[in-house]
Amino acid sequence: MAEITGNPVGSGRRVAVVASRFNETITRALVDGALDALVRHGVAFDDIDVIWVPGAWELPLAARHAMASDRYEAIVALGAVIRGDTPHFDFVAGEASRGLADASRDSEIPLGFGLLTCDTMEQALARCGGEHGNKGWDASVAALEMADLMGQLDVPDED
Ligand code: INI
Repeated sequence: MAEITGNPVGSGRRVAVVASRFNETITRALVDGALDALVRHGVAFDDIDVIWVPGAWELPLAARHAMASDRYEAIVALGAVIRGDTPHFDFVAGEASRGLADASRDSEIPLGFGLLTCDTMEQALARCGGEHGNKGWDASVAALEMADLMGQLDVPDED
C-alpha cells in the first residue's frame, strides 16, 4: 500500500491569486493572508500575480484565463459573498463556486477555493483573519499541496 500526500512546497512555482473587489475590506484581508501563506511556503514574491475582478461572479472567467495562459501551476480564488434580502446571493455564490470547480477540473490546474459564502459580515470578518483564521491562507496552502500532489501523480511519457 502507498499513501501519497502533497507537500505545500512553493519554491519555483508561479501562482495567480484571483480576487474580487466586492466586499473589499474582506477580500483584501484574504489576499494578505494568501500572500503571507504563499511566501512562507517558499513562493517567490515576484512569482505571484494578484488579478482583481469586480465581484465573485467574475472569478471563474478570470481563473480560466489565468489557467489557459500556462503561466501558473496553482490558482487561488478569493472573494466574499454575503447574504442579503434577495436570492441574488444564491445565484452569485452558486455560479461562482461551480464555475471555479469546473475551471480547475477542465484545466487540471489546482485551485484553492477561498470564496467566503456567509450570512453576515461578522461571519466573514471571522474568516479573513479573525477567530476562524484566514481562508485566503488555507486556500493557498491547499493549492500548493495539490500542485505538489499532481506532480507526484503525473505519469512520465514513455519513449
Ligand atoms: N459579488 C460579490 O463578490 N459578493 C457579493 O456579496 C455580491 N452581492 O451580494 O451582490 C456580489 N455581487 C456582484 C457580482 O459578483 C458581479 O460582480 C456583478 O453582478 C456584476 O457582474
